[in-house]
Amino acid sequence: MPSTKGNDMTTTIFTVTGMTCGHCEGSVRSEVSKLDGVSGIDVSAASGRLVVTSESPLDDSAVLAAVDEAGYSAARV
Ligand SMILES: [Cu+2]
Repeated sequence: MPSTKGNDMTTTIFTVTGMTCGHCEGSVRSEVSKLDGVSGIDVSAASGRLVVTSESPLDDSAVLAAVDEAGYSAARV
């Protein structure tokens, strides 16, 4: 499931649709940051990309649910 592994960190990439500006990015970041084990979030409205770095492999469905909670929809890349 994890796409890449470096050190003990796992990076998981998602595509998010519906984001249009920095506020959208902030909403997604805020929800995803609540997930256990998440250590880094890189989100861009311009590219529609969400990159989550975590200490252990993430439960994709938890990330999808968090993005949904923020008001957008995500898909695992
Ligand atoms: Cu926005």
